Amino acid sequence: MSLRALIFDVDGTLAETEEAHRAAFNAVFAAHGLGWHWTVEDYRHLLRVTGGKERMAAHRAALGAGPSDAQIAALHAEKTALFAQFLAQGEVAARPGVLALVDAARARGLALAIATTTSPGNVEALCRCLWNRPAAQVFDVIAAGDEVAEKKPAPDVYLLALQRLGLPAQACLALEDSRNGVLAARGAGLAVLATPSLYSAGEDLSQALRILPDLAGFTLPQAEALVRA
Ligand code: XBP
Ligand code: MG
Repeated sequence: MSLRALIFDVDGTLAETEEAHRAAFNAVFAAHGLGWHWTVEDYRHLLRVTGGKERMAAHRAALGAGPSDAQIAALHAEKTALFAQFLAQGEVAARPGVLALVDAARARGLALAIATTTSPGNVEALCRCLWNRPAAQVFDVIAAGDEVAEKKPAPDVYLLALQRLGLPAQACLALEDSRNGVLAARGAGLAVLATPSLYSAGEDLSQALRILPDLAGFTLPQAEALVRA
């Protein structure tokens, strides 16, 4: 089947956003005197749990004490606002090859979608940062973590993106950076190209059809060949 759409993960795939997420978490923890601080090594481990609220709950479970679910939701809302502020200050750039691939896909009439664990608001903030345009002008479909029952590695968010695209998995290529993301896309029946990021380097991405250091020089004919493989 020929290629009709590209479905992008956000964090780690479009841009190296996780250090901005980590800084936002830590700033909110400090502002509330929580006594939590996530180092790079802590965060590498914690990223196995997708979703910021779920990650905080996992940390609380590991400590055996901490904020209530309602407090976690409130802290996470503050973290989201702070993350958007960081992006508005232009602290994040697109990963190599992302802007060119999106332009090429658009010029060829392919659909463009997002399948992310993070919130629609964070996708909006990132699109304004990378493209200086609203997300809806860059992507035809946005499927986000809180819209589905199970976050990655469950396939739910990819299945939602496919449903909104109105396309079968065989006509789409997923672009991911992490093991959880690759497993989610594979679970939805998608071909996946993985570009490991700062935090996912070293993860087992062997379920991806192809692994590249980044998207620099990656072309639509190569994408087409992957979905036909
Ligand atoms: C990324 C995530 C996200 C971000 C933070 O996963 O797990 O949780 O770290 O986002 P993926 P929120 O790239 O596989 O989608 O705090 O907004 O949840
Ligand atoms: Mg990711």
